[in-house]
Formats: sequence, structure tokens, C-alpha cells
Amino acid sequence: MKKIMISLGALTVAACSGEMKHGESGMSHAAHQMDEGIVISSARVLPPFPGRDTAAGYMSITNNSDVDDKLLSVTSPISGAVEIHNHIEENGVMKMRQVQGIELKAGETVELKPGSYHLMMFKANLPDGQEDVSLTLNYENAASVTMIVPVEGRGESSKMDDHSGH
Ligand SMILES: [Cu+2]
Repeated sequence: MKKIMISLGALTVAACSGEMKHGESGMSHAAHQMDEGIVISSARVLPPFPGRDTAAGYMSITNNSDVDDKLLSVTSPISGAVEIHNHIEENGVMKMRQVQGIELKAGETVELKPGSYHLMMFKANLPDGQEDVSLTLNYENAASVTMIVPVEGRGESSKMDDHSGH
């Protein structure tokens, strides 16, 4: 196991950029470090569809360090089972598969998005009105990072959730 230290502060600040507007103060320091290490952007959690209990997580992960890394696992207080999935084409059919981590090559960005890599949070405990979710990302090399991710699609009509098409 290589011992490589990457600034935890930079990761935490980067993870909280963008749509974080929930009044959490004290997260705006050290912004000048944002280009270092592994940077998370556009992180968000989609609550389960009505009648389901699996939430999804999406984000963009950029490895700005000069060593390859790997996202090994993700944990969250809202779910006892957070899995990393990918969509893989098999005989012309797109299937969802659990994967044992995501390779994060030095200098590259991996998108977790619909139809590609994504997080699945099974039996998600996400009450109405909860606006954000804590996610902890565990890497092969970089230190684990806990970040607060906004919940999307509450109280607004979602394109993914169209009830009119029966
Ligand atoms: Cu999935």
C-alpha cells in the first residue's frame, strides 16, 4: 500500500462547492487548494421514486493528483447499503451491475450520472423535508472524505418523474 497524503481540507471544500446554500458556514476556507487532490463537483442525491426506497447518488470526480486512485466504497447514515453501480451493455441490453470500485486515473474525470456509474442507496431513510445527505467516500490512496450533498427533486416537478404518461 502506497502512503500518499492528499490534503483533506482541499477535498472537503471542493465537495461543498456549487449548490451548497443551506447555511453551513465555515466551509469557505482554503478555496485556493481546490485544484489539488481529488475534487468532487455536482454531487447530488435523488430521493427514491414514490413507493420505492432506493435513492441514487451522482457526482463528478476529478483526480487532480499525479497518482492513480480508486473509489473503493461509499457510506452514508441514510443507508446501510450503498453500492457503486455501472450500466453495462450485454447483448444489446443495458444492464445495471454492481462494481467493486471506480478507477480514478491521474488527471482524469469520472462522471457518476444516469446511464453510467452511479451510487445506489438501498432502504434509504430520507424523510420529506431533509435537504441534504452525508456521504463518505473511501479511496485506495487518498484519505476518506465526508461531504454534505444536496437532495434534488423535492418540491419541484422532476423530468424523471412524469405521472402523465399512463
Ligand atoms: Cu444501480
